[in-house]
Amino acid sequence: MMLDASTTDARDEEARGILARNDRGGYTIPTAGLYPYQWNWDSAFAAMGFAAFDVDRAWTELETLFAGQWAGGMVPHILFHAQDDGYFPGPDVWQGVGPIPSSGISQPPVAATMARLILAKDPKRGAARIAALYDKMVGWHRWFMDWRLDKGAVCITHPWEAGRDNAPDWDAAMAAITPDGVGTYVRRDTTHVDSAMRPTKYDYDRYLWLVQRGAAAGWDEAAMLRDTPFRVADPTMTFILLRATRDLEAMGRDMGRDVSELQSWIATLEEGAQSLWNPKLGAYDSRDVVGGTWSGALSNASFLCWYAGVDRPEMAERLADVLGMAKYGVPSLAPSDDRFDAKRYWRGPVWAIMNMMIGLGLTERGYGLGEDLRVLTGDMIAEHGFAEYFDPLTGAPAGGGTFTWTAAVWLGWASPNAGGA
Ligand code: 9WN
Repeated sequence: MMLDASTTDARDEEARGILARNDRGGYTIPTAGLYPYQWNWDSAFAAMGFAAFDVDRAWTELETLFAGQWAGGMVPHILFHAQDDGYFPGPDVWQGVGPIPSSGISQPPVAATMARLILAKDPKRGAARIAALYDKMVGWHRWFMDWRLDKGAVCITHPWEAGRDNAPDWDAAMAAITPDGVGTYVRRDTTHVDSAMRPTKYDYDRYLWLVQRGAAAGWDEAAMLRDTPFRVADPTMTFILLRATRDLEAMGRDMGRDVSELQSWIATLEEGAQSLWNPKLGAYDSRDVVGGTWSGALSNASFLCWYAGVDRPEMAERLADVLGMAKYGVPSLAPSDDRFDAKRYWRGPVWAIMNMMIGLGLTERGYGLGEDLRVLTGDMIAEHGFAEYFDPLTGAPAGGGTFTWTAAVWLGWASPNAGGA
């Protein structure tokens, strides 16, 4: 569909308004009510969105995120800048040990990639900002390399870490957990959003059990690694860290830094990506390191390969299959999978951020499908608004509304005025 200029301009205006409304002064919340804190990858995407109209504000978003970095290099998945009882679990449950109250796990490191896009908008203005952030970013990537590798692939230690909370990728690892002693608790998410669109109580019991285990260990990675109950090698983390390290290496080279360590990480992660190839699925997949099983899930994370600079002809075939079944881009799970649920979060819906990363990767590798994905993501947002995620079959909006990262993807990539990120 060709969006007319007035629809496009109105959506641009609306998207800028969403970023402004979700701005809490130096950082942006994903959406009021449901997510009242600063989330890691949401913030990095928000920075890209701000860069479409305010490059200084874009850098500030990343700087605020890195102000929460822990001594060991980890950048938490949530920073609790100001207490808000509308979200559970909060800082009292997490007991993070960094400079700002926080969670104790990380999230996919898109920050360096977004920083490079922002830098390209105004290299002169960005020079000092990236110079100050660069070592912090390297420190974060080093933390992943030191603590989270299995055969060169990056592992998660909690489903929330991948950002794909209830994906079937973790089903086997979650089933191996008996959440004894988790206690009673009151969820807040289902007071904001229909429970059919959210993870189940079975999931939440295990999410909390893992949080309690980490908090009891003082979030000491070495201690948590002993007898770890949950460790899954994940394509989201592996492809995103690989991509971000390439971007960091390119920025480091331009600044005259020694990038040999980054180059060795790139080589390791490239090998790690191949360790995620599931021959039976004919696609990249998640590998349960503890249980030793594949998830067998063709997810939107499988298709982040091109974004990471990793190509494989079978993946283009898989993508054609999936796009033949879903009208609005790459669903979080292939509709042919028995576990597919069009409305439930990371078990079916389409997410604009994932469409964007997949689309960018495809375009960079010369696949025309990248531009198709950009146009249909734009159509989906123009038609159905700035939802958290969307039904892949009908485009119906789902989850939270007036969502920061959907607005950011529109401004930075999907809007016909964006000119690509
Ligand atoms: C837990 C904020 C975050 C995203 C995640 C998404 C969801 C949180 C939750 O919301 O997760 O981190 O409480 O459901 O799955 O990707 O960063 O938008």
